[in-house]
Amino acid sequence: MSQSATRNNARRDFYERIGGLSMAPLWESLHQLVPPQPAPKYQAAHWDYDKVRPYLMESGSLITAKEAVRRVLILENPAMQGSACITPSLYAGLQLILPGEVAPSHRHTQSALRFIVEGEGAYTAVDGERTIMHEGDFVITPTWTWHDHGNESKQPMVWLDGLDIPLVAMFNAGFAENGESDEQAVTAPEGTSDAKYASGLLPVDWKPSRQTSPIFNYPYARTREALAGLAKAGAPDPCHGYKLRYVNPASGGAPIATMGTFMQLLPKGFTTAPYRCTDGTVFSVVEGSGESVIGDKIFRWKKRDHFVAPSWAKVEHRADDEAVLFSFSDRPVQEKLDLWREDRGGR
Ligand code: 1HN
Repeated sequence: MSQSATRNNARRDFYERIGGLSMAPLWESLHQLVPPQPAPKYQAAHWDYDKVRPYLMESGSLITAKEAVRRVLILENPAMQGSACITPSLYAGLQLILPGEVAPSHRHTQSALRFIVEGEGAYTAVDGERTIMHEGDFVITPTWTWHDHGNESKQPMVWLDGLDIPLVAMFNAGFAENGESDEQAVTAPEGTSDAKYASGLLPVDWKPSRQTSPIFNYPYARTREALAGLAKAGAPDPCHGYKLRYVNPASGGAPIATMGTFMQLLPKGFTTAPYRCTDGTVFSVVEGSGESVIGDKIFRWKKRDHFVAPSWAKVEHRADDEAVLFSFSDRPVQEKLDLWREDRGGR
């Protein structure tokens, strides 16, 4: 036997013996454990709404919202089958609620965001207050808040759910409970939290008791107006076009502690400069059409499509006509942990 074969056999034998004691040699996995740069085990992916929608509607005839509790088709990363993850830290799904249905009240330590994709007039209730939702609205149900949804309109409603399920699972910090009735009691008139917290003012003696935003609906009408104003005011950022982040007005931080949310406008014909960052990001197309180069993939997208860009993949967006993209990621968590990085390619 050659010297190296003898040595390899001795090592393998050693690994087997220490394996019996639940130990393993670091030197066999060190480079994988601490890669020189992010090496994601998930991939870029795209969900074409024209292909997705018929299945969503079909799910509406298979099960009621009440029986399902939440009637959702999970957007699962194709490289993470069976995980219910769109990235290793985030969950995403498309939820359908039909006229007359109620998705019953519950609460959990996982935080959720809703981004309204189609329809208007359904409500979400959060801790006793309802808000009627419209396309493009961004609504939060923060950790451990009671929430139920109801559709008193005449049309189906579809929204994107984003949750921090994988993060909470990693910490084994998940708790959940069901409400006593399907619809929680309304304790504040609609518009209360908007009036109190969403006008650049706060009630004089109010002190925040948690990191999450006291505003729970960020309506698209205002977001769109802000983007339009921004586009009139100056030149676009080479990497982002015109991009804003949603904010908790009481802290300056993200509305949800675990998920950052963003809205960006790409002018007609605009191409963003190649950009990468460590937060894998889920996109929802709000207006317009275009394409995105993500690593070695190219996706053509239009209104209501969804796509995901992995950590550290180079991203370039091109807008055919004026386009608006909503996105969310775990960026606030990475920033809290001093981990977040970006590469603007020198721009
Ligand atoms: C949930 O509570 C909602 O409240 C949506 O609408 C999706 C996915 C997993 C666990 C809880 C909702 C969810 C969820």
